[in-house]
Amino acid sequence: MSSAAYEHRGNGRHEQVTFLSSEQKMTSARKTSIAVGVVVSLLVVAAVVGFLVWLFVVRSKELEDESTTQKASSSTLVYSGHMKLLKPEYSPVYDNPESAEFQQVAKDLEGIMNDTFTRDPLLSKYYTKSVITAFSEGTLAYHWSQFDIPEMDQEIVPELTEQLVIEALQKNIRQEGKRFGSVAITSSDITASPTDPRMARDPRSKNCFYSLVAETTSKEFTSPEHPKKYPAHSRCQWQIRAPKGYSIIVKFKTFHIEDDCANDYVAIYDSLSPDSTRAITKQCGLRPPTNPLEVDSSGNIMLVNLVTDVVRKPGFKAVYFAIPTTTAVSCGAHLTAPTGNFTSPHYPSFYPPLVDCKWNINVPAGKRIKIEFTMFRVKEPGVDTNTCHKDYIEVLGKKYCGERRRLVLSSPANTLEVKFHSDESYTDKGFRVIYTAFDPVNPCPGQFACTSGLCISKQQHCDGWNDCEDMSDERSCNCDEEQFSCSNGLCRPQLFVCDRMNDCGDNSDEKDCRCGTGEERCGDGACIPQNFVCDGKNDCADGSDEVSCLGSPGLCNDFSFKCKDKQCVNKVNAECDRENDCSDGSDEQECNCGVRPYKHNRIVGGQNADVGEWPWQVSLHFKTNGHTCGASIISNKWLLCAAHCFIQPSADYKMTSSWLTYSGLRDQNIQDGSVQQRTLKTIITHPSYSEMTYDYDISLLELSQPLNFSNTVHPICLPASTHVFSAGSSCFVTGWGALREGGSAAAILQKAEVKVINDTVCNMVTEGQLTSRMMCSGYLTGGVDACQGDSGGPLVCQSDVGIWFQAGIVSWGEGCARRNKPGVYTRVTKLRDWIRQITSV
Ligand code: 4AZ
Repeated sequence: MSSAAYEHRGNGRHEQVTFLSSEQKMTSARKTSIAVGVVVSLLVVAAVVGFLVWLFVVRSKELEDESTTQKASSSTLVYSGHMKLLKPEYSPVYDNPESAEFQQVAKDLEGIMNDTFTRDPLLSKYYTKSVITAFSEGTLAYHWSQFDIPEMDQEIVPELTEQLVIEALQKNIRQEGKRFGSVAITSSDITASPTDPRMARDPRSKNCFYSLVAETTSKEFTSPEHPKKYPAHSRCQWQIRAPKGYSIIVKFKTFHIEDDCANDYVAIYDSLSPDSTRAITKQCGLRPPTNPLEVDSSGNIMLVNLVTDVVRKPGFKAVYFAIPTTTAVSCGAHLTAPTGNFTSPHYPSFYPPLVDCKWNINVPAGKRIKIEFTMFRVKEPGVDTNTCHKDYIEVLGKKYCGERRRLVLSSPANTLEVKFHSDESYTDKGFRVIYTAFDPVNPCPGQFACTSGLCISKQQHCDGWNDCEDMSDERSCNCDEEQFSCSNGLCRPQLFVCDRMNDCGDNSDEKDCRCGTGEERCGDGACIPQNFVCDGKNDCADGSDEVSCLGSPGLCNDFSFKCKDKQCVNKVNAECDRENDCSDGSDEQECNCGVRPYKHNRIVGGQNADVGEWPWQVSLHFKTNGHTCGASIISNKWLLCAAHCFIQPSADYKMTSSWLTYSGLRDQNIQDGSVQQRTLKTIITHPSYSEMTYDYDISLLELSQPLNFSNTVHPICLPASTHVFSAGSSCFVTGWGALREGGSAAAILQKAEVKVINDTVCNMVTEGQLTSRMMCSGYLTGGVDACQGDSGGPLVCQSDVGIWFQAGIVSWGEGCARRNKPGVYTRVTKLRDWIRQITSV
């Protein structure tokens, strides 16, 4: 902007100079008047330039600052809601904010609101304005009012409640009677609730404001400039109306909003006001096609808002249409088949607000009913899942809400009633239920019956693994001699005793583990003299005596994080933790990794990975054999893999031409546009790799062509060599390897949650085969593990701030998922410097 202003000044000067030099015969009076003219012109030009500079540079900065300080000090309060009009009667002419009818009634109502708030002793001090934004059947008028509280009066903010606003309006209407100009109001149906001022819009301003009419055929609307990025500071609103007796469905086909809902968001209301008591949902981030946002209204109105700040993203494309309300909210059934399923209305779209459903299941006398929720998301902000006072599912007198991985319930009789209630605000994906009738004498023929009603295989009973999910398969077991008997009846491997992890759940495996006086306990339970802690030497086998030595800032030991400028930070996992620890900022550089561009539901069902859930995962195909090994993306040119994928009896495995790499792949049978195939330029295996012991099982693969990072292709973060992945923490291993030992490979990328296993324990169970370049992860009780074909793939762990780091590379193990035979992984931290040396990553 400022460059345009300078150009203008330059042109002005140029014109004047040319004019002077071309005049030869001038009188002095003429000269004087010309000189005056020049000075005046220059002054005018300077004034214009000054004004433009002020307008575009200074003022825009001021406005920006004003808006941020306003946000920071929350000095603007907006209350939004509706009021019921007795007069005029609603007619579609009021849908159009340009119509004379809209403008007249809006003006009268705004007059009433002005009158109310300017008369109120407290509100009048801060009142700025009121705006009528819409009308709907009823007749309901939608409004908002703004109150600006100066910095010095901030303590008054808690007193300016919605109640105060509503009562002021009610009182004024009662005092003045019901009639005001063209309108008559009742004081009984007035609502107001706090609203983000960024959603307070005036439809008459027409600036990114739209009135849409939903019909039975679907139509489309998009964020401004979609699919290009939406403008900074967008404030957009779509009022959607459907014919009487219809509900509105909005399905977002694409959705990409900045992933910080405080700055950018889409907020949807079951109202024409951004009234928080009628909020359907507020969303941000990038949604994968597998997790679309689809919402419905309870009646024939809906309001969609887009609010953005300076970070610009492509926004959304949505379709909208109307369906009869009776269809939209119809739910519930009488079910008599011995097995079946049902879902919340519109599943997997969001259920509508204000529905009540009832499913009555009736099976033959003598049988009982088991219901299993395979999806359960009935979540509202600020709801205690013990009371579930808003949306809930009710079974046998108990209310359930929130988000659950799995829920299994059984009936005490041959009938069961399942109720579902959604209130007027916030909706969610809902639920899916499978029900089955069972014989109470033999509920799980040939299987073990969990207390919950779930049936599991007999081998899973007393295997130390919580298969029933309510622990009922692990209680009252006779522990064998390799196991510790927990006080609560569980059996745990003896090796878990005194390892500082609460493996029993009641801490009984960690009781009576004290070290002597003057001693400290290591993470693995061993005792060391107290003065060995933070002495710069690794006295505990797991290094736990040196990891948190804050007492020696700047002092370097083997466990310090080293900044680029060689400064040391004695803090556990200082890199990419969103805190500046190094004065040169190097601990927070190169952190554009370990995040998933796509936003997933926290619980994605089953073991199948979702699209883009593990964007660093690569599939390596060997010749015509298809998938052979996994790998991970560490930069656009380099992949990390295991050495043993390439050191094989046949020399072909060493040749780059034998391999093809696939990034962004989920299903081995679907290679769509999101998959990036690359050939290899170089294969570098670690020079110390041992075919005998699998020590140094690591390789680096250079791609012939760089990858283009996308929603499904993104690098993993490499941990600093001092990064600690503590025993007991949860990590994920992913791959297309065999689904069980000796079994066939998976077509869809699999994920498994595994725990980091204490090194001493792991060295014992692997009979001393563990080197310092190896680590174990899995469960000593077996059951979950990497397997053949997962080799080379990543073991990743999420940091406290949500960034994923690669802790290991799938290397070896005795079989798969066997008891006391956890998966062994290449320890990435130990080889971090070698990786940097070769790749500069
Ligand atoms: C393999 O053969 C393999 N259970 C990978 C991991 C494990 C076992 C075998 C760990 O690629």
